[in-house]
Amino acid sequence: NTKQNMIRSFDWGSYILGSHAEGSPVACFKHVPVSDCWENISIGMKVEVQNLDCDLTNTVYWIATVMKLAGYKALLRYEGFGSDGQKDFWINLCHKDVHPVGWCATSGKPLVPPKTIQHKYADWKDYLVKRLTGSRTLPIHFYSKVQEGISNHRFVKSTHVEVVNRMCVSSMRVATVEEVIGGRLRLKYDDAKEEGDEFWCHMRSALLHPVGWSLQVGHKLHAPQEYRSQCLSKTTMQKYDVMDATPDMFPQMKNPPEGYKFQVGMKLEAIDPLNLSAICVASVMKVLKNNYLMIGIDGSIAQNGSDWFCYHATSPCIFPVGFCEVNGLILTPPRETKGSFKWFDYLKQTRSVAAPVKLFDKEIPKHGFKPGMKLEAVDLMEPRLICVATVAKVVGRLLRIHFDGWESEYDQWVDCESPDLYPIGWCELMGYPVEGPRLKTEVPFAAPQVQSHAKKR
Ligand code: MLZ
Repeated sequence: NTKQNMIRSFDWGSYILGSHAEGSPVACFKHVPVSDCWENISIGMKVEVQNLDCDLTNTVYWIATVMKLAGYKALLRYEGFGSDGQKDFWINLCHKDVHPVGWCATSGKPLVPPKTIQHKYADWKDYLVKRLTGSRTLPIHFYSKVQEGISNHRFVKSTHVEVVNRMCVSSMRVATVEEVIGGRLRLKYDDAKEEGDEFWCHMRSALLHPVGWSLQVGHKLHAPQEYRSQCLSKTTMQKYDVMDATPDMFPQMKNPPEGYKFQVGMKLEAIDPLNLSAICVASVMKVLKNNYLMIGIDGSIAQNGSDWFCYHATSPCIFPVGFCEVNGLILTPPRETKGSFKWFDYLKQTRSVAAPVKLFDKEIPKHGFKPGMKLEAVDLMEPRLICVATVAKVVGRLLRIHFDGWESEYDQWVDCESPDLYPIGWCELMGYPVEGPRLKTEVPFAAPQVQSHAKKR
């Protein structure tokens, strides 16, 4: 019995109904299965599902209407209940037991009306024909599109990658894919000394790169000499090993505007990689090849650049001087700033220049996220966790993600195209646990953390 084996997990359905909130539509998340055909999914659409309101011993089906949508999840009402919601139930539309109308007829399955309303109509066939005329249903092969969306990538167990060192974000380490769940990779660092020296990130994460990337762009890398020498022939002669992640498996980076370049010392505003709830005063510390930059947060306590962080020149997480002010956001000034922070004075004091506005990518994709929408989001400070979250703010393409039940210090600024955001029901679809909201009565457990990435916890 699968029901008994299922771990008790967070119930999105009652949470959505109780909070009167909306879930971000699946179409907002370009990196998830069936995102591209979600425009065909809407309230009022009809599907065929198992009829659980019946005493028969064999499995029978009935038609149901989508009353509400929250990410992948739909609140369904069996046909014939009219305005009566007593038997409404939530279901994940990507589940294999949800079928388009017509499926029972073509596969010889019985359609039987629910027993609660059996008496309501004498001629159910006639009733159904009338109700179904002109109605919409799931796109054909919907379930196989879901499956295809889950598995159409080349990251498999044992793939070698280069990924940010979670203990020291200014360097990269070599890692091997241990597990792939919905495009999310569980990575084991190749030089791991202890059990559990792992990292989770999505295959489209900006923290992840192909074999040879670090040496190619000039990024600091912790790897044995043998690996380094192999990299050269790999990247120059394209002589990769079969299990190496290669550049063609990664998203193409944009080109920065022609003719201008970031220069060491230029000032800007950037999301603090070690405290994603803050946008800070920052500087270009190093210019790498292929338009990558090492950015440092001004006034940080870390020594010898251990907290410098690599951002691509077109990254949506770096902003021109004045961005926070223009958008009414709090800019975190360098530590030990006395009085209020003024960019004009600070630039003069530090004899530096602001990175010209024309260097920054200004494209704002049509994303559809709105404040108040619920979703599932990776806690990037503990990336194994996917949590119940709310869009707290939308600033152009930038989103402030709030984790339900947690203080705003835990909030995270992320780009609208971040692969670490998922629609409601994504975890359920992938069979991965979703962390429910922290309950107000729970005493937060502050276990000592070894992660420099999770400083404040
Ligand atoms: N170690 C942390 C986990 C916080 C997880 C929050 N996710 C939104 C703590 O217990 O404080």
